Amino acid sequence: MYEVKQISEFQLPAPVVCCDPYGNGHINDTYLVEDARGNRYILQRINQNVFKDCEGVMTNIQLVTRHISRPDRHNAAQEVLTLVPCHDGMFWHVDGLGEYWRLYHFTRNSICFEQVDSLEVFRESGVAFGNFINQLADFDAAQLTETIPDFHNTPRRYAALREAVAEDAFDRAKTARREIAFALAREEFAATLINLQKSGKMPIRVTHNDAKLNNVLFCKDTRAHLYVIDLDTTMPGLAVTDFGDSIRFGAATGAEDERDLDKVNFSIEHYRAYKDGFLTACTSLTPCETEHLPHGAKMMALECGVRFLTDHLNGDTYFKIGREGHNLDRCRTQFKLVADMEKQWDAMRSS
Ligand code: ADP
Ligand code: GN1
Ligand code: MG
Repeated sequence: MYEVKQISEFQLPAPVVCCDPYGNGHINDTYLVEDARGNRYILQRINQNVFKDCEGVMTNIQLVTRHISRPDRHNAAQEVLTLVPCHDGMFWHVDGLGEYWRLYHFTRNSICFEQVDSLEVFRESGVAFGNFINQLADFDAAQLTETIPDFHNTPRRYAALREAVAEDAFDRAKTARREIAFALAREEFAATLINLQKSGKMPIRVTHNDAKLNNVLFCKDTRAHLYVIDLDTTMPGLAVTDFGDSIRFGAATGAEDERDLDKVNFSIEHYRAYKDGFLTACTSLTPCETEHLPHGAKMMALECGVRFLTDHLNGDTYFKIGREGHNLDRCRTQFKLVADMEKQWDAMRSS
């Protein structure tokens, strides 16, 4: 058992008997905690390299979970991500080193899928994220802090890539010539969504901004979705980028870091299944948003690839890596998906 003494700051009904690292997230440190009565919790240390305003993150999560748990917007039997308070009544603890900690109730008999194992599960994750956007459609996005400024501002991500290439601090640009050229050839497309938003054609909403299959909890028995987790980036954003993030992750036939690119293809069947689930639940999309769902998918694969590539060039300071070249491998899968989507563009648009 790990000795995470910060756990004693939270209001628990019984002493802790177990605390171990948990999950596969790229950003925060997550532990599964169990107390002597068998209650389970998820303890997390927020990554301050990524989140500069941890109080803003925690305040957003409190506001959003409070809004979606209101009795008029979800049925009482449905669970919602729930924070455990500290002894002082706050929902986070800052330790002596200035690290931020929080604790969630763990939902038993739940499962998170790291990869899509059936069309039905993927469709169901579309229902979960569509529902999440719908539940927050009447929540004033201006109340929320932008926890990572310009998070899905793809042109800004390109600017960071250009800087990393120019600097080439780790002499890695030579290992990624093809990927750099692939990204730069699509720079014009990168401004599509931000231009629609700036011209007022596409609305800003409260969105999840990390809308991936592995951020949805499912019931182990029925495989129905329970609720959406990982709300650190829930803030003002575009519905089509939430849609797109899910597609780039779940409509791929291989893992995000698969090295054999022959195994990584874009599946139009998965695209259709997800779109069906998403639109069933998210009934508030405008025609402009619906028209640009394919753009959201291609944008997120491209942007994510650009981010992985930039981190590779910068010496892997943002995404946790498990092996040398991990971020370049991740970049390659994303660009493979972009290329595949371009080939199937007409089918995506008419789906
Ligand atoms: P990260 O930002 O590192 O991805 P997450 O908040 O997504 O962290 O949590 C990591 C993993 O912990 C999830 O993939 C899921 O398996 C598990 N998890 C998180 N919250 C809960 C919860 N409330 N109940 C059960 N499991 C959870
Ligand atoms: C990060 O922590 P995780 O794995 O849910 C990242 C996302 C990326 C994703 C790529 C705050 O999410 O934006 O799409 O990795 N989160 C942040 O897998 O940068
Ligand atoms: Mg996560």
